[in-house]
Amino acid sequence: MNDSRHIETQAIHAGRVGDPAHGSLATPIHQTSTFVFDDAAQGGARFAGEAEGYVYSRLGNPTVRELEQRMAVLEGTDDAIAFASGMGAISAVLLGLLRAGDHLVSTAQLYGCTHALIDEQLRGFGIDVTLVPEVDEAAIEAALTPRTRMIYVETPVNPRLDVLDLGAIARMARLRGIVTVCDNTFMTPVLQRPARHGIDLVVHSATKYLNGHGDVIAGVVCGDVTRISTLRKISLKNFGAVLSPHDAWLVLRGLKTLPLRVARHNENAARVAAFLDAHPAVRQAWWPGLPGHRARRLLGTQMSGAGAVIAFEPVGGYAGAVRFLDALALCRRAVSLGDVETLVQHPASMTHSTYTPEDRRAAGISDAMVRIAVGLEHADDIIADLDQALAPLAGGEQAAEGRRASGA
Ligand code: 4LM
Repeated sequence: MNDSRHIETQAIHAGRVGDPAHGSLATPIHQTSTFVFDDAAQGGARFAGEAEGYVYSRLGNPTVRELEQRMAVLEGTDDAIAFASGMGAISAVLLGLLRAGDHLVSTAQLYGCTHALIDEQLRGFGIDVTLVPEVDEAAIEAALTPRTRMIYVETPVNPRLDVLDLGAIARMARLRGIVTVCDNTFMTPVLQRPARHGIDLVVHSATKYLNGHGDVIAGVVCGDVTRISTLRKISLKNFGAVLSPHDAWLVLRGLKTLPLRVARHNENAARVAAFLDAHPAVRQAWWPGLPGHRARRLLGTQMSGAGAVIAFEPVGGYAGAVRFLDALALCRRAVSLGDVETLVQHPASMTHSTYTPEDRRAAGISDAMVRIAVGLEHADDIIADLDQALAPLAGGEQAAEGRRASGA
């Protein structure tokens, strides 16, 4: 949808459906399952798509429509469609657009439930799947076959923040008539707009930064009118993962502060990443803004910021990770990301526990890895909490070093 205003303005005003009847400033919540027809002919015409107007909230609702229109503007696509969850959006795309005999290419590292949906359900439906071990454009291109219908990627990928060059992926797909899908949950349109790089469909877990306050499960797909209309007629209508008007309203409210929140999330994450990277009890930290991270090549071009999710391995392996998690006092032990609260979780036993241990290892997700979704508390307070939770591990490491040095 065409809107040349700045993203701060779009996040507040774009796609407004409004309230002509009363002029309320806030978007009304159209909490209704169905819509009344003036007469039978009008109802029939709406069902036939020959007249404008709502029919039934599984097929469309004015509050939900405002969210869809705002997201289309934010992502720079023609249209968008909302779903009851990020997985609702992702399954709508995969099951709505792929058929038995089609080939899908994606990466071995993905959000756990997306990986399970692709690796288990899609294969079960006769869709051929290649999950390339490396998060790498060349590996994706090498996996394409004449039957490849879709390339599905996350960048940065959950949980280790490896990145992909979206322009390169769009180019290899366009040449071959392949549809491209990018999960933009970790970046949001504030930091990355995949459609600008030629990606066809942009999916979101709106549960995360778009809503931002940890009180909604929602999903969105942004793309061209034809594919979004297919998703509405097939995936939304027949699979039925419909977003409630109230939840759409909460996401609309969250969106108004998205650019502000993302900026502060990023500032906080930069400080936390630098702290972790330098900490003696941290073996390795992954954050797209850290020196040496592969994402640095895309910062300032594809990505205007590094995001606020950080992965790291404390010393002491799995036991060290558990000890660290259990010692947290301010940061919350919880999955999810993009909320005002800092959320810390253990991918191997939580978000990526759906993987087999072998698949996890192959995807580079170790048992020691911890993931932090940096929130909006003061960075000093977040760091103080991480520091006190890491301190016993650092002590243990120093003691072990001491023992090694003394030959004990
Ligand atoms: C998590 N993630 O990582 P719903 N796409 C990405 C995600 O990270 C997620 C979804 C889709 C986490 C949830 C527990 C990149 C979810 C799925 O949860 O269905 O809205 O989104 O902590």
